[in-house]
Amino acid sequence: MDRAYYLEFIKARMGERRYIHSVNVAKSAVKLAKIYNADPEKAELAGILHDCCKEFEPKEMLQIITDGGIMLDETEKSSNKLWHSIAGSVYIRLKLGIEDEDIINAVRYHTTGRARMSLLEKIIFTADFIGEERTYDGVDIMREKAERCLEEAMLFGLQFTISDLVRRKLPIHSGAIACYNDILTQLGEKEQL
Ligand code: DGI
Ligand code: FE
Ligand code: FE
Repeated sequence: MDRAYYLEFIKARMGERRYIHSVNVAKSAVKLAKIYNADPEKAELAGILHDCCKEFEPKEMLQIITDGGIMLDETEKSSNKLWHSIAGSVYIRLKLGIEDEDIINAVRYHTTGRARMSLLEKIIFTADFIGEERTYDGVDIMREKAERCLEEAMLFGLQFTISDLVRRKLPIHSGAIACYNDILTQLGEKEQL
């Protein structure tokens, strides 16, 4: 992987804070990949790129999504915070020629999650919560869980995100609910072993 090239690519497209966040997510993703036996190179690349479109104008994100042949559902149409991950998954394919479906999906589903996430998707979803620069209440618990059990960490993250959305009367994406339910099932199955 040409790390320097991808870092330059994102640096040209975002401010300093988001760049630092992206580098930190990539670092956390590599750490998690090593713990859970995923490919650290793919984890690093997906981490670097996961927010590559975050600072684009909404119009530009919508254009990229259209270029990628993706139709937004009603929740996605009404929540522009959900556009950067979908646009990002198209952008890395069209602009960087990334063809690895797992990396593309890790970027696409990093904000909401979805049912039956791959190991790499889970790693990026979780790494986004535990980058060095994150300071929210509970970040230490999240970091500790992330290193012990990815699904426990995801459940904790989803509880946090979904509760916050409910409190703010914002729509909850179907992928987030599907992810939450699926993680509960996976944890239940683990317990029975
Ligand atoms: O891009 P980051 O800031 O690193 O983090 P992110 O991609 O997880 O985006 C977080 C934002 O996405 C936050 O403002 C809440 C919003 N979000 C996450 N899940 C949902 C959501 N917004 C809606 N409306 N519905 C969701 O299910
Ligand atoms: Fe994001
Ligand atoms: Fe992020």
